[in-house]
Amino acid sequence: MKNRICIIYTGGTIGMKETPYGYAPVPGYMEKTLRSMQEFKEAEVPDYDFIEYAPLLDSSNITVENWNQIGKDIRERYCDYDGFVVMHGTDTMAYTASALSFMLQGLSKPIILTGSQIPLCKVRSDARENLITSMIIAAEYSIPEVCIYFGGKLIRGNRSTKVSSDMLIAFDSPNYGPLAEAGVNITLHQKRIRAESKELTFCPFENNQIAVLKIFPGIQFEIFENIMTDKLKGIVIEAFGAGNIPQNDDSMIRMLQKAKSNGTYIIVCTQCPRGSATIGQYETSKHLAEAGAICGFDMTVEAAVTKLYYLLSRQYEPKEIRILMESDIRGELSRDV
Ligand code: ASN
Repeated sequence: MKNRICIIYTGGTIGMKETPYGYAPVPGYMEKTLRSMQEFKEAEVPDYDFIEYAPLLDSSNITVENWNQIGKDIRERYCDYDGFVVMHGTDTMAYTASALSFMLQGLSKPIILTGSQIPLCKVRSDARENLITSMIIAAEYSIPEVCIYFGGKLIRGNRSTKVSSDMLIAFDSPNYGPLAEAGVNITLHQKRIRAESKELTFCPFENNQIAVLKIFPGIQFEIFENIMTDKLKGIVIEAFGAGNIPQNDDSMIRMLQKAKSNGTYIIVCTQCPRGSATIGQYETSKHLAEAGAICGFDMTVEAAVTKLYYLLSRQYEPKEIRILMESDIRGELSRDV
């Protein structure tokens, strides 16, 4: 008997059609088209059930509630399938993949997110290859991880980032090699793949207040002092290089001290696509250290944000949150780079 997967279609360019207002998703169109295409009936392509969300989303509109819905749908059907494919818009796919990797702990089968840059209805669409290869990997391969398959590469979800708004290789995993590559053959990089677990647990996210602050030369920290209320649970700072910020602004110290006294977690990531933040390497990270900032090492901002949502949603003590934030819990960071 053929393996069977579940496709969860959340929206994205992949299933969009031209409308007078630009590309928009059309309910019912995707499943009807797939069921009518000969290639999806071939022996190598697994059998599938198809779930379509209503409304279908441009992924720019994705919310924490939508992430919880995807996680819950996978959790409820987990034992019925060999793997899952989540069809998703590319704009926030790296965030959703990271979120699902934290929400779903202890996987024993693949959860693969995919989509396309050009809609399936267009002649040069990249949808067909992305979808068929995702379906085959989800059905046949033992990869117990949340991944993105796109443009010939299977990458770990919580290491991924969107790197192009218009090229067909739209994603990269700058600090971790691909889990598999699909050329003439599908080649697994077994050593990079996480070990299988026995028991799945699902932790939906609470919608806590989180901020991301990208540092730039000339930044007037004063503007951001007002966001430092006790409602703000965490802030991810995209710092320069190895985790540095400008020192010549008193309001920066006030802002960081406010965060500290409110109990807001400060996470420091680097704005460099590759490499790691290391608080303490330069004097320009001194104020971050004094405010008790947490080092994000080589985590993507997508991983740092969704990991914060996750840890804040569990009933952890602040000390545990700090330790876990700096630890590798789903393959999302390396400390020894
Ligand atoms: N705006 C689209 C989305 O993220 C982009 C895409 O899917 N290529 O839903």
